[in-house]
Amino acid sequence: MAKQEVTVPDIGGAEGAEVIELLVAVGDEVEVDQGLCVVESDKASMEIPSSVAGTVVELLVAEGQELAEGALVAIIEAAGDAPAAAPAEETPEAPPASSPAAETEPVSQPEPAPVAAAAAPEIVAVPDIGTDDAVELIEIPVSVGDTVAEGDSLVVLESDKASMEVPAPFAGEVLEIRVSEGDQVKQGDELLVLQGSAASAPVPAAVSEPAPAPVASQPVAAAASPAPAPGKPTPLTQSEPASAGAGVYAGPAVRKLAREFGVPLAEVTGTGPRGRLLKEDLHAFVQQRIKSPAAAASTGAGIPVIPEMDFSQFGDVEVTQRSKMDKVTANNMQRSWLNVPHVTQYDDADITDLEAFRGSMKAEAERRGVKLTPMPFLLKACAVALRDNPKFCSSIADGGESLVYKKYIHIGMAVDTPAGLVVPVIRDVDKKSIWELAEEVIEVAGKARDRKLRPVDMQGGCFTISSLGGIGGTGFTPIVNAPEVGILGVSRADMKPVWNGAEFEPRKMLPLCLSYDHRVINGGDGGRFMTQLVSLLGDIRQIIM
Ligand code: CAO
Repeated sequence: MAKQEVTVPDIGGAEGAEVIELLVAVGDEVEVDQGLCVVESDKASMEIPSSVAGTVVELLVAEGQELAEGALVAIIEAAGDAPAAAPAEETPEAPPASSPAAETEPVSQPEPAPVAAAAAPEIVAVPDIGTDDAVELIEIPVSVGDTVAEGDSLVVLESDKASMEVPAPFAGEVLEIRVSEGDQVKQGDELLVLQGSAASAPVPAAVSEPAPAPVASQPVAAAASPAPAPGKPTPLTQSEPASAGAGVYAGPAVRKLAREFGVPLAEVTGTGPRGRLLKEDLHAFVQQRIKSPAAAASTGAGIPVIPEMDFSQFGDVEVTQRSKMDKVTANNMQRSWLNVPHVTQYDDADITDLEAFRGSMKAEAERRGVKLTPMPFLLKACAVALRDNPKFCSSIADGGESLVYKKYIHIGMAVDTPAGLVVPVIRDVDKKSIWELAEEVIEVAGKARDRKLRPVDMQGGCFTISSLGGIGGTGFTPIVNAPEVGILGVSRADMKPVWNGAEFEPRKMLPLCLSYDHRVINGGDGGRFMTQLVSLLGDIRQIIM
């Protein structure tokens, strides 16, 4: 059995294409045209196909290696009965572009030719893409009127096996676009009309009007594009993926980014046309993996991710690093939001009398050196409601098989600090006096802002209060601090006209929002808890009953 060398075919003038994936290993059986490796130049990625059927006896390339046309890729021991394709050695001899015009027309030179006169419009046609079959045009990144630099991508073509960009053969302005996304195009088909800028346009050959002149313009595009050698087996015509990575729809820039991130392309879901992988898809994939692998596993990884966006395209931006606390809070919020079916119930408590009482205690508060805000009263009222509605003091256990009822009443109090949101826990609220609670609220809020809270100070809560009363607002939907099952949101109290049966009376009303885990708390439970809470705050004497 003869051994045959497979070398790098004409890859369209790209000087050094990098090997980005090996698709076979020594000992593998390969078919004619089967991809051996994927190489990527600045503008396109493509597979290097085997020119013979047989066994890979030597693989002479490695990932990351730069390859030029003619470089040895592999040695294949041809199968006895397999019809060998054209010898690989012929590949380098293939002309780099299909048209002899490339040799003669000045327009074929990728280097800008210095000319003083304004350049004539040129038609840019589909270059030699190594196949006579039509391929799909999947993207047109330019619009009429756009100014492009030489080498900028004008359109993106894609077959089953590869995608390639057709670059601008010279700098200029797009005068006309003659194709649409989704079109099937072949070599020589007109894509668009480009008006070269005087400084960088090629010498305007024989073409002075935007007349069909694929011969004149085609070699330009072909010379700058990594098109496979004409007449050779080409990746654009292969239909069977040779490996998991081989069937992925991704452009060169995305492949490069994926390699930098170490992301296996086959694991990323593409959201571009026909499932093409976009940079945003990679960003989203990496972000999700880094942030919440456990959450992804527990909630099902099918949650669609929000693609990253480059906001600087719309104006000035500044990027700052988030604090660790911020990121932990974000994860906790997301975990709770995804796991807990939330219901939020609203009501207003009439705290007119409570406020009058609180005001009457002002001198005493000063004497004690504490500030008496509504918070201690809220804590105390919640403690009574938790005692009487024990489900609010429970947590789901055994994967939902049982409920753990806590016999203690520890309540977390959300505190917004410059470093992020923290929830210190006030223990045994039911056993403490209003004065003790007032002191403790001030103490833990201070510790939170000074970053003096220990982990143990933030553990063991049964229920949470999040008060925005000092800030404002009329209502919000707090997120349950799982594994707790309830959270009370408190908004700013305000004077409201309340009907007393005979007339409207000005009363101080405190808006309350109770969110609960609907797996544990049903609407009746929620209603009873809230009604009792409103009643307790309406007549604070009840808390001693
Ligand atoms: N309605 C009207 N006024 C209210 C109020 C309410 N619901 N709640 C508090 N106030 C008043 C207070 O009486 C106080 O008024 P004075 O300055 O005139 O005495 C002022 O608003 C500020 O109160 P406070 O918010 O500082 O105090 P608090 O005990 O009610 O709250 C704590 C404690 C820790 C929530 C608070 O110190 C704090 O950090 N607030 C910032 C907001 C915050 O972090 N909320 C958590 C939300 S995160 O989801």
